[in-house]
Order: sequence, then C-alpha cells, then structure tokens
Amino acid sequence: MAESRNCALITGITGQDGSYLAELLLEKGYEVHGLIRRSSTFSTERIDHIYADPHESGVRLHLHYADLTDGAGLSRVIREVKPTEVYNLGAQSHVRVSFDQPVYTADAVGVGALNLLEAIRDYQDLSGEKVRYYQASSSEMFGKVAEVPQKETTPFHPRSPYGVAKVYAHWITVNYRESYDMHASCGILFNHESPRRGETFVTRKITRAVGRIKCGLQDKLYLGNIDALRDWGFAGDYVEMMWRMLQQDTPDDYVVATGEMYSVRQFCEKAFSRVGLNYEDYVEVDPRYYRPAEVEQLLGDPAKAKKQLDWVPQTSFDELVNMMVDNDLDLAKREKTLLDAGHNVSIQDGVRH
Ligand code: NDP
Ligand code: GDR
Repeated sequence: MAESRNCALITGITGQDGSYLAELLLEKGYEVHGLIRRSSTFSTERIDHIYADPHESGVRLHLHYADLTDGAGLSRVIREVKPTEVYNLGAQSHVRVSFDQPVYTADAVGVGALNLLEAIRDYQDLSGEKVRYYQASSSEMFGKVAEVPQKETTPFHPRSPYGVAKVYAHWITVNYRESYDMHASCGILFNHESPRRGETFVTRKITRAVGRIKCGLQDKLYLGNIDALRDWGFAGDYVEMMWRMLQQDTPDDYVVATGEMYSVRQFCEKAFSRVGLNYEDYVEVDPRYYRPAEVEQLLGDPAKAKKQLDWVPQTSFDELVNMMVDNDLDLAKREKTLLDAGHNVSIQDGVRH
C-alpha cells in the first residue's frame, strides 16, 4: 500500500466514475473526501447511498465545496484534508458541449489539473508529506488516430476543445512527475459506461430511449453519427485500475481499454433487441448531433495495463449493454407508473441502481 494512513481526495466525486471510485475506496477502508460544486440544485444523486450524516460516528465520506477553476480553494482543501492520494476526475466531460464552451472546458479540464498539481506541490513542500496523484486522461487525446490500436506511445491528435484540454492536462502531469519527482500517473481511459452514465452520452441516451420506447413514453430516438466506432468498457471495472496505478512504486501512464470496438449502430442493434425491438424502426439521424470535427474510431491496446497492473476487464460488451438496458427499462416502468397515477414526475437518472 502507498501509505499506512489511506486518505483519498476525489474531484468529480458526483460523476459516474467518482461515485464508483468512492465506493471502491470505502470498501478498501479509506477515508474518502470529495469535492462538490455549489449549484442551485444538488447533484449528489450518485453518492447519496454512501453518504452519511457527518454527526454520526465512524463516518468516512466527507464532502467539500470547491471548483477546479479556483486554485486557492483547492489549496485550502488539500491543506485541510492532508490526502495521501488525489484522483482528479472532475471535468466538463462532454465532447460535443466542449465546442459550445471551449474556454470554460480548457479552464476546468486543462488549467484545473494544473491548479490541483500546484496545490499538491505546495502542500508537499510545506508539510514534507508525499501525495500520489491520478490524472483522468482520455482516449479522446488520440482523436484522428495515428495507428490502430492505440497504445501509450501513440501520438496524440485531439479533435475537440475537450481533447485538446485533456492533452494539456496529461502533459502537465507528466511534466510535474519529471520536474518535481511527483508520484503522478495518467490513466488513458477509453469510453466506459454504466447505468450511472450521464444521459447525454450516446450509450445512456440509447438505453434510456429503449426503456421509454418499450413503455410507450417515447416514439423516436434521434442520434448523430451512428457509424462512429468506440471501445466501450464498464466504469465499475475501470475505477479499480485508477487505484492500482497509485499502488505502484513507480508512477507511469497506462491505456485502459477492452481491445474490442463496436459502432454506435451496433450498440443500438443490441440494445433494442434486448427488449424485442428493431432499432431501424425507431432511430433517426439528426445532423444537429454531428460534431464540427469527429473522432471516427477508437480502439485501445491494454497490454501494458494487463501485464504491469495484472488486469483484465471483467464485463463484456453484451453484458454492459444488457445491464444498462435492464436498468433503464426498470426506470421507464417506474416513470410510467407515476405518470399513469397522475404525477407529473420525470425520473431524471437511474443512478441509485
Ligand atoms: P462525469 O461527467 O460523469 O463527471 C464529471 C464530474 O466532474 C462531476 O462530478 C462534475 O460535478 C465534476 N466537475 C465538472 N466541472 C467541474 C469543475 N469546474 N470543478 C470541479 N468539478 C467539476 O464524468 P465521468 O465520471 O464519466 O468521467 C470522469 C473523468 O474521466 C472526467 O475527467 C472525464 O473527462 C474522464 N474520462 C471519462 C471517460 C468515460 O468514458 N467516462 C473516458 C476517459 C476519460 P457536477 O456533478 O457538479 O457537474
Ligand atoms: P465521447 O462519448 O464523445 O466518445 O466521449 P459520447 O457518448 O458523447 O459519443 C460517442 C460517439 O457517439 C456519437 N454519437 C453521439 N454522441 C452523443 N453524445 N449523442 C448523440 O446523439 C450521438 N449520436 C452519435 C458521437 O459523435 C461519438 O462519436 C466520452 C466522454 O465520456 C469523454 O469525457 C471521454 O473522455 C471519452 O468518452 C473517452
């Protein structure tokens, strides 16, 4: 283990990965601290099931208000929490949205990582303590792919403001490792999904629609480029890799992927057929979902992670699709029950499942 006291700070704890990682670290006996952002509505649905009243004894999950764009706030939290491990998962993580909000995306994703690294560096210098750092790098950095499959040494050619910001965050992490001898690692993770995936990412958009169409709550599903190819894994499997990277004596960068690639069309085919429907009867292409520059295909080579971190993905593509469809069918059934009973309630997310 990295340290005898295991205390993790997670940015992005309210997101898909942050919630799975918090569960994993609590199971491993860690004290877990998460950053949350102030907004007019609370966004802690994904972690409500593991959050306990801080007045109770033995509570090991703690939340702090902070934002990656606010370096002073990050420094304050790091000094307070004194983490042994920091997982930087916070991001404006939607690729299409990054074309609409490029400057904010660069701030939160790119400069945000730098703010956090600086806060850790200052804390290490002042306290003499060592902190291990995980950076959530992305397959989007490969963009217009230079080789197939992509591995740690494949050159980057990002195709969106998000991808460009992630390249900056990746290289500044490598730079801090080389310049200041920091224990900083980057996980270059390919797409990973789950029933907790945000509803505007394509897999969840599809499985939500499948459930709602099956229950008669929706007629059509409008998508963009359905010939895009992705290497999709299960988020619950991938957070284990983040943790394993920080348990290595030497920090390094790793591709995490399944090594299998499917199209959005194939995802639709499988998801609709799970409930006995033909996707061709419901899916329509709407160019509004096209991106100014598209990443046509991504396929990862996880050989290094398999060898050095002793890892194989546990969940197959079929299992992933079925898990998400089953969850969203259940959600749509509950939504229909409420609507039939006259409640004007829309269940926003199936994250408690
Ligand atoms: P989500 O979009 O589900 O979660 C993003 C999290 O970041 C949320 O908790 C969000 O908070 C938080 N956040 C957003 N902006 C800020 C900010 N300015 N300051 C602090 N926190 C912020 O993402 P995922 O869980 O899917 O992904 C986790 C990380 O991994 C991200 O960095 C993503 O870019 C990266 N990644 C994801 C992959 C995937 O396939 N899922 C693949 C490769 C990399 P709030 O709830 O308040 O919005
Ligand atoms: P991606 O995921 O851009 O790979 O980024 P997303 O699910 O948004 O898109 C995957 C592919 O599907 C195509 N697509 C659509 N996408 C969305 N969102 N909505 C649609 O209607 C639609 N129709 C077709 C896209 O064009 C794309 O080719 C995700 C995020 O989690 C990033 O944060 C992460 O870094 C990468 O995965 C790896």
